[in-house]
This record gives sequence, structure tokens and C-alpha cells, in this order.
Amino acid sequence: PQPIFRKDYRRPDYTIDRVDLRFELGEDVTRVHATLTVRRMDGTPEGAPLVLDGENLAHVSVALDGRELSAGEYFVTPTSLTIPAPGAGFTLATVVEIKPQDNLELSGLYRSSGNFCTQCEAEGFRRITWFLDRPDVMARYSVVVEADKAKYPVLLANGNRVATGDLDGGRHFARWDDPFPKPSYLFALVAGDLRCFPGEFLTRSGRTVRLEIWVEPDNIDRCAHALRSLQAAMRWDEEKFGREYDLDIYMIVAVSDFNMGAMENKGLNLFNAKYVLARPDTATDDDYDGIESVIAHEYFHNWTGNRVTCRDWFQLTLKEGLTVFRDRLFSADMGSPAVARIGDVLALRTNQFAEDSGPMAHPIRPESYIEMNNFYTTTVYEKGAEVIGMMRTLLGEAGFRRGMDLYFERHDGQAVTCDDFRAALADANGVDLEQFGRWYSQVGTPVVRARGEYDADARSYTLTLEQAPPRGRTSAELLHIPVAVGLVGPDGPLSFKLSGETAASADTRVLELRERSQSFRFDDVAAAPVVSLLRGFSAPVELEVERSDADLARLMAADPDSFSRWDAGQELGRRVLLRLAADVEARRPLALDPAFVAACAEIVADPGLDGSLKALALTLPNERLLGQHQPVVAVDALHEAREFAFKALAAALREPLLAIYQSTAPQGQYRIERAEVDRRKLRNLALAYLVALGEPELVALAMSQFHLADNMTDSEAALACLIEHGGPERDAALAEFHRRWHKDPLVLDKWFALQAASGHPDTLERVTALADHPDFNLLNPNRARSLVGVFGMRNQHQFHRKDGRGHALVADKVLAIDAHNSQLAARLVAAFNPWRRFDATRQQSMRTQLERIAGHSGLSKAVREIVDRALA
Ligand code: B3K
Ligand code: ZN
Repeated sequence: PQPIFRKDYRRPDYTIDRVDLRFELGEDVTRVHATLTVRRMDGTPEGAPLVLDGENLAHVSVALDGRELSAGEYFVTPTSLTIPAPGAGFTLATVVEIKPQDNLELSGLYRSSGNFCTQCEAEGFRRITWFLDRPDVMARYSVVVEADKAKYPVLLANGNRVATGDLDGGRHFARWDDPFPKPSYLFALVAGDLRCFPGEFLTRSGRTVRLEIWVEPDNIDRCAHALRSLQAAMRWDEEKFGREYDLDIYMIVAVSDFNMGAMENKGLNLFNAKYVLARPDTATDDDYDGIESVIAHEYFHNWTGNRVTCRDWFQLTLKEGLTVFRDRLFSADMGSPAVARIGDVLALRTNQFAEDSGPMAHPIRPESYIEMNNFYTTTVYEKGAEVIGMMRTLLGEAGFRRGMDLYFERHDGQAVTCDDFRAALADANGVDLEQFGRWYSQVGTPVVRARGEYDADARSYTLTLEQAPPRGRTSAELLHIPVAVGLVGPDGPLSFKLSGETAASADTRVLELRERSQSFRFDDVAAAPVVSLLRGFSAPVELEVERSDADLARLMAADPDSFSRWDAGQELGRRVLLRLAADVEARRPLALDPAFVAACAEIVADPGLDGSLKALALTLPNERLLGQHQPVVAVDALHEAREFAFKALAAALREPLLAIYQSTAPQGQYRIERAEVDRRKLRNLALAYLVALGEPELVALAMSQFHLADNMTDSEAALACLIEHGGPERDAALAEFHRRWHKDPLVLDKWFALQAASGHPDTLERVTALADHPDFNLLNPNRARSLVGVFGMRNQHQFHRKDGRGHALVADKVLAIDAHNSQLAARLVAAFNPWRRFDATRQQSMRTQLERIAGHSGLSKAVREIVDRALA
């Protein structure tokens, strides 16, 4: 397959103004009747052919302006329908047959739990009917769905339901009209036996919108949190961005078999059930947060994505980076901004920085792709959100809002580019974002180096910032980088004055780094400071700054910016762990740095930190993150060092941790409230440390929490501790959990995932056995990810076993999955992407698996693209 390049974009020759669809849903075959109202675009030569996309369609007939075409008047290939010189304006009516029941790719029209559903982004609509399946063709849709009434009582599509009725043979129909023009990727249809959890929302202009959450009958008691989240998101978008919902009804359908998180189809979102269903005993605090943010994300797409959409798929970050940014602002407003920011940055560094330094590195606006679905990446999404965030930092909250307003005013109803977005922000504020635009084309994580000098006599501090190309790259254009800074003295934050400022203050200032190297002078600085840089993680860069362990300990104890405070602790922890790993490799005796222990003890005792922040501060950097800071990832040494440090810290802090555990026992029933979440976070962190000590009475604490918990947060946390602990307690708890939850797919996924993530030395054997467990199933993406994905992507130590068995296991599963679901297989095969970061033996082992996959006959183009890039 040939790559498609951004530079080759051409507007379409024809466009489609109206689409009339009729679906005859059937058990064996589904017929799709489509009537397209087509218009030749100005500037298209008269004789230009109309070429429609298609995939896996059994062609039945085609008619032009009501006249059936005969052979020779049109041409069909497996991926196209061509009508030579059809005219300037005409209708084209096609009939095709498809087999949703055989569609295991879960793209296009497919079946899940006996129901019909769709997923069209990026290029799934062509698997439903012949079409100009590209986002810059926006049409008005009218959809008739016909199906057996008993089996599929509920028939949904985008927009408003305008007619329903009975048909012969026990069948019925519903007709849906969507008044808003939309690209084909936002089309959706659902037919099935579903129950509705209803609600409503009164918009600020006084319209009542009906809200409907549709789920399988058994799940009707797990919808309240999703509905609340939706209502909160609708209110928030009105208040923060002035964006009101535009249809009379908004529907969400929970689907059990879904390739990703959710999909923002106009008025009819389809969701992975994992991001809808929650009940205290089945969903954790993190699940509740995940639901709130994904519900909000898809809702926010209604304006950033649907009303204003992407011209072409290279512009994906236009809607995704922006919508992730919006959902993050929302989550920060709903909960704790610091906790949210720390979580996002941790994920960015662990996943996106790794992607940036591997074979799949690409700019947030890619230059080429073979399979578009491979570019729904953490770079496009999360780094894309960081890029939006930097613009907001530069423009300020009000300036950003002005820019957003202008963007909607200019482009409502259009399919546009990232440059259009940037231009709206710049124009609304009269600023120049030209240099900033390089963030859209540059690959890799830039490096920012800092050094400072304090002049005690002059009471001034000079900070020099330098930007350098990403590691492993020799050149890069100069970027426009906002660097948020503050100074911290021995007794806390220091005030200072930058040139041009009239008064000194201790507030955070944003420096703009635009040259290779720039110096900034801070005046009226009363004492030698430690510089607190990149507060709130103001730019997605790697920071290099010389700071002693004591400097970091000072920031860890006293930085007024919660993010930087946490970050300093992480950097200190990372140094300690990397030194320990070196000791492991040199076979030196291990000892945990007492200064680090002391810093952690201070955190434990700090009355000013909430439980969630404490738990984050006391969580050691993960092994994947640590590996990024080594020239060659020392898999075993890192694992041993981290295990050692974890136990040593537990031993050193045993008494205060036990006191925490005992004083934070639940009072009354589970409640999903901030203070309660904080309490559970801290208590469960304490439990993990305590159980690691292996003392019978401490292990018993986990056992009893596991038995007594009235909620999944505490139950899962206790189970995780027992899994790490091993022994008969592990087996007993796992058996009990399985007995209790084996009929509940989302909970059972946790059972698989916890075992796949375990650092225990027998994890590979257990994962191998679990892959043959009767409850394991490669056809269901959640289940496959919970075992294979977690093992390959999150368990560095066991996946990268030196004997290569971890690699072989994941490669086997990738091949097995690729035979039916290439999108999912392509996600999982990315576990091999960092292969060049490891020692020769492991490299060889991964290379062997990559070559085995590459040589497999019938490999999908999605997996082929990833492995070819990895091996290149
Ligand atoms: N837009 C969808 C993702 C589609 C992925 C296609 N492979 C969900 C989201 O980002 O909101
Ligand atoms: Zn999105």
C-alpha cells in the first residue's frame, strides 16, 4: 500500500448535499439503499468521473437520475465505484449488500451482543455504502432503519426521529433526519434490544433537550453517573465557551465490543460500555473519573469536531488536541486541577515521550499515513492538547476565549485546517503565532536547558534558557516555548521583579523562549533561590537543569505550584532509583538514600497535602519512565531497584503508614466525593506499602479489606496488593473475585488486567495460562487489551523477559487478532516499537518477532505499517 501525503491534498471534484439512506437490517444480509444528491464543484472539468469509495460491499445496482445503469456505464472495483462524466448535478441511487454479523473489524456496520451498531471514523462509512468518504464532504442525512420488531425494538440514528411505524412480516421502521450537514465519519445507526435511562437538560436559551442513555437491559442501574456527567459537561460548555447544544435530543449508547473509548457521532454517541457504566461495587474512583471525562470529551466534540470539522485526516489534532484540551479544563474544574494535571503529565511522559523517541514518531499534524487509524495516537491527542494549552498560556484565558469565539464565528459548518484555527486565535488577539506554528510540524520532544546564577550583592538572579533539538535529532527549527517559572528560597517562595515590572511578587511568570538561547534577569531576590521551572508543565519538553538533590528536596517540600512540587519529588525519586539500578548492575549492596526517605516522611506528615496529592507524591516513578532515562533500558536492574526501594520505603515509614491506614477507615457507605476519593487514594497507597513488607498481620489487612469492601475501588486495590504478595492469599482472592464477577465483563476485565500487570516473577506463566482461560476472548477488544495490551504495554519487566517468551506470547496474539481485527492488532503490536532501546539479546528477540509478523501472509495494512516502520 502507498502512503498518502498531506502535501497532496486536493479538494474533491464532486460534493454530496443530501443523503437518503434505507437500511433493511437482516440476520444473513443487510441491504443498504443510498440516494445521493451530488453536485460537481466549481472548477471541476465537465468530463471528470465521479469515483466513490467502498470496501467489502456486494454491489447490487446503481441508477443515475432514476435510470438504472447497465454494465459499461459504470465500473466497480473492490474499493471504488466510478461513473464516468455523470453531469453537473444529479442523483445517484445505489444498492449494496453487507454482512454486519461477519464484521469483526468493528468498523462500519457490525453486531455486538446481538445488536446492530456502527463505527465510521475514520473510514468506516465506505464499508456501509458507496460514498465520497472524506471529511470535507458534508451532507444532510435522512435515514430509514427497518428491522425485526421483536428482536430490535429500538431503532436509532443521528438527528431527530421524524417517523416510526410497522411493516409486514413482524418488521418495523424508524426515520431519522439530521438537520446539520456532516461528514460521513459522524454517521451512526443502532438497532437492538436496549433500555433507556432518560434525563433532560435545559439550555441557557431555554430549550429542553432530551437526554437518553441506552444500555443492555441488565445495566440500567449503572447509568446515573454518565447522565450526571453529561449534564455537567453541557452546562460547562455554555459557561466557559458559550457553546449551546443544537438538537432536541442527545443519545449515548453503550456497546460491549468497541475498538476505542467512544465516538462523537452527531446526536448519537456510541461508547465503549467501560466509559458509561458505573455502580459503586463495579467501578473504581478512576473509572468514575474516566467516564466523566470521556462523556465530556465526546460532548465537546459537538462544537470542536462536528459543527467545525477537519478538512482532511492530517488535521485530526484540530479536533482531537482541542477537544482533549477542553475535556481537561472541564475535569480540572470538576475535581482537583493539580491532581488532574499530574495524571495527564505522567501519562504524556510515559506514553507520548516514548512514542516521540521511537519509530512511530510523528508531528501532531502528520505528513503521511498508510492506515489513518494508526494515527489516533497519544501524539495527536495528548501532545496536541499540550500545544493548545501553550497557546492559551500565551494568550491568557480571556484571549483564548476571544480566539475560540472567532474560530466558531468564521468556520461554523465548515471543514477546516489547523492553520485556520491558529489564524483565528492570532487574529482575535492581534498577535503573531507564526513561529508557534512550528509545533505542528516538528517531530520529537524538544529539550530545554536552563542554568542560573545568583548575585548576592546585586540581589539578582540570571536565568539562561536554551532550546535544543529532540534527543537523537541533530537539527530543529526554533520553537516558541512558554516557560512558567518561580523562585523558591530556603523558607519558601521568593518574590522577584522581571525587567519592565513595577513591583516584585512571588507569582509565577511566563517567560517566552523564542531564540536558541535567552537570558532573563530577576531582580530584588532576597536569597539564593532554587528555580522552579516549567510550572504546571507549561510546555511538552524535556527539561535539563542542574539542581542538587537538596535543591529538589527543597522544591519537593515547598514549591507553591503543586505540579512542580510533585515533579521535583519525581525527579529526586528517579535519581535515587537510577543510582540503585546502577548498584544492582555493579552488584553493590543496596541502600535507600536517607535524604529521600526523609523527604518522603515529610510528605507523609504534611497536613497541607490532600490524600490524592500525597499518594501521587509517594508513588515511585514507574519502570518504563525510568527506562527512558537510561541509554539502554536495564530491565531487570530497574525492576529489582524499584522493588527494593518500595520495600525499603515501606519499612522506613511503617509506623506512619499504618497509622494512616488505621485512621482512614471508611465511615459509612461508599460516596463518590472529592474528600472520600482522597481518603481512599491515600489509604490504598498505604496498604500497598504495608503489604509489601509481607508481615502476616499486614497481609491480613488486605485480605480483610478485600472481603469487607462495599466498593470496587477498595476491593480492586486490596486484590492488587494480594496479587503482588503472591502465595495462597493471592489464589484465594483471585478465585473469590472470579466467582463473584465472572458474569460481569467490565469487572472481569479488571481480573485479567491486574494479573497481567503484576510484577510477580511468575506473571508470564500466568498470563500464558490466562490466554487459554475459558473467559478469555480475542474477539472482544476490552478483553484482549486487558490481558495482551496490559502485559505488552505496561509490564516492562515481564514482557521484556530475557528468554523472549513474553515477546513471543504477544506476537502470537497480535497475529491471531490481526486475522479479524486489524485496528486492534495494530495497537497491540506497538508494544514492540521501543525495541532498539534494549540490550542486544532483547533486541534480537523482538526483532525476530517483528520479522515473523512482517513475514506473515495476509497481514493487514494496519499492522504492516507499524512493523515496517519499526524495522526500518
Ligand atoms: N473520534 C473518536 C476516535 C475515532 C478513532 C478511529 N479509529 C473518539 C474521540 O476521540 O473522541
Ligand atoms: Zn476525540
